[in-house]
Amino acid sequence: MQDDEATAEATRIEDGRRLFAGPVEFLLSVAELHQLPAADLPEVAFAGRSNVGKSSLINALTGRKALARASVTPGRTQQLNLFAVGQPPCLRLVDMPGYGFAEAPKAVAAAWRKLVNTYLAGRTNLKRVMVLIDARHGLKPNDIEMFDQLERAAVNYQIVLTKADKLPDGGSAMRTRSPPRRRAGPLPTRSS
Ligand SMILES: Nc1nc2c(ncn2[C@@H]2O[C@H](COP(=O)(O)OP(=O)(O)OP(=O)(O)O)[C@@H](O)[C@H]2O)c(=O)[nH]1
Ligand SMILES: [Mg+2]
Repeated sequence: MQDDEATAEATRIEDGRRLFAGPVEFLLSVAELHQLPAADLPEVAFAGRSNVGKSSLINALTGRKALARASVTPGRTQQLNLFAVGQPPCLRLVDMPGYGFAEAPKAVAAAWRKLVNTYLAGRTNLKRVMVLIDARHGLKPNDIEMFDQLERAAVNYQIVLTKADKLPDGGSAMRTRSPPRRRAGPLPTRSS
């Protein structure tokens, strides 16, 4: 039984590796929800404080240098940017504007917040949200707000620590710690 599970897990990992090594294309940027494509494919969104590394993670996952635009300047991603994975596409990745960017004009920050919040709460094909947390800074009040919001909307989410390489020990203490017992289930890659 355990062997079966291990084989199934290895197959899923290999399927995922192949999928992400294959075609991935920028689809469109969305400033208002009515511009979103039909909810006919599963979506995985990347959320987190401004500058935490959302766009960089999408580039790393897809093995591209500049698919999603990353920048040292916070507030780089200002719309929902959608990427289609696979040919024909079977999954979309959604790069979102970050929260907690103090320099953004109030009206702009409010518009981003509204866009992100309504997308997260109302998108029926949103299968999981990756919430990125800077390993050096830990959870901030607006991260907790994000978790609360996702839980209220019954959206599946997963925490991803970033910038562990900038910790004084280069993240080695984190890497050697045992993984948690409970793990998120596999992600669906096809619309059901
Ligand atoms: N050292 C290190 N730098 C990182 C890591 N992830 C991202 N960065 C850097 O952090 C900066 C911000 O990365 P982005 O990917 O643009 O961050 P973002 O969350 O998309 O930012 P916004 O779009 O402004 O919300 C860039 O200079 C990246 O190169 C990481 O794991 N380690
Ligand atoms: Mg970004």
